[in-house]
Amino acid sequence: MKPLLRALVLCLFASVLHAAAPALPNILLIVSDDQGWPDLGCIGSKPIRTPTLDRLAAEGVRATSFYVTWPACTPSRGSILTGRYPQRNGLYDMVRNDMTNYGHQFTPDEYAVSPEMTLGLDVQEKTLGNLLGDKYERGVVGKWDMGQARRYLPLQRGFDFFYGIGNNGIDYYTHERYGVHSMFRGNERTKDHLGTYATDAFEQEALRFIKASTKPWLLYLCFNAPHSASSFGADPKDKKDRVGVQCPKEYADAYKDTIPDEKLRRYYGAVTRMDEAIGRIMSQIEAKGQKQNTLTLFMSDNGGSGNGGNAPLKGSKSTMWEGGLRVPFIAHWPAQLPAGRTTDEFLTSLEILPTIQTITDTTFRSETQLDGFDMLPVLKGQRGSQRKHMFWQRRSDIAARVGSWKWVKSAKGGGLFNLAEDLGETTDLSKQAPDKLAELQAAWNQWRQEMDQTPPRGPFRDY
Ligand SMILES: [Ca+2]
Repeated sequence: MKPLLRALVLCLFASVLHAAAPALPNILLIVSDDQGWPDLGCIGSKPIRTPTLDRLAAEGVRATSFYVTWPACTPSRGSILTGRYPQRNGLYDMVRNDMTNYGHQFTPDEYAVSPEMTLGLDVQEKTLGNLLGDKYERGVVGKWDMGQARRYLPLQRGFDFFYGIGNNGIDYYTHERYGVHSMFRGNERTKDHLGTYATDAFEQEALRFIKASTKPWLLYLCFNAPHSASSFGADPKDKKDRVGVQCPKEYADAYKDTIPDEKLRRYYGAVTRMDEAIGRIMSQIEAKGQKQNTLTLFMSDNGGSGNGGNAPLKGSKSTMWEGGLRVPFIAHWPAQLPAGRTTDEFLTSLEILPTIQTITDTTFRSETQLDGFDMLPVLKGQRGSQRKHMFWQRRSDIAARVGSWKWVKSAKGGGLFNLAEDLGETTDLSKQAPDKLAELQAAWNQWRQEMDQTPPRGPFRDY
């Protein structure tokens, strides 16, 4: 073949190949903080207003049996980022300075060697950011909560951009946690946006990140809303004297007619303000012509902490009941997912990383054991969920779900429940179904053995 003709053929072949390869989707992974399972407007059980999230659910898929791996912030988020059980990735308890709960004020020198600075996600663990690598621009905006020492921060964990808080809570306006300034840009603490309501600051940084992107992007957007602020009232030693959830006054006032309790109005207002920020971010994605091919996932990191309750679920954040572990979840991807679908298939946050792995055609190191699977076919309604069981442990509290059966053993109670008939975990069937109880206990023990046999990870395990 003559050189010119050969070049033409090659050129034609390359353009056919290019046309055949689907464009990589953008990925917006939104995590809210302590938002209860019923706390979406579209569920209809509360007067809470979330028009953006309702629209995403109407245009996408809402999952109603979606679980996190731990009933509070840090370990739940570690699983989202690694696709692994907390007991496998090593981050199976909170990274925080508990002494602050008793009114202790850390000096800078004390804080520097405290758990909030010295603990974090084991540096051997690989994150979503590592998975996508240079194929993507990878940003983190909001609550990181995987450790604040430089080695734990997003720029060292596979991400290109970080604006947010390193620890697990702040005052929404001063951006302080118990007197320590906690907002970062990259690896350094920053006072950019000081005095700005945190949700507003996160919205602005998310908009800027998406606008500036020049290739497919992943944004891990973690609002601290609607978590209670890390601010004391007049007496720092009074555990009951906490500021609670903060939000701009007009957002709380908008609930005056329906919510008599002022603290609860602030919780609702914080959710509505977050919903509005998500709306503006979705508008920017649309303006960039990326609405069709952006996968947006929305979830809460754990169950509601008690603001208005989690009915019909039992319990709340920190417990092994459904109210602690089952969270709201929405998936939106106009190019791939059906509109207005609701699924009760058994799914968890462990499925997020494997799903992203599949749709971005990326792979982890072969020795990395993942605990979930690609859930896209389940969300599309093409098949039932591969998940047959799920296990939890928070210190001496444990739980297992196998099929529709759930076993709980915890300081706050326990029993065997059939969720298919008893979502509220009201009727203990241990005596009526001893074989089922033994089956779940054996499954939990087997899981625990598997966790013990995995390559050890810090920061808590003695190895
Ligand atoms: Ca949380």
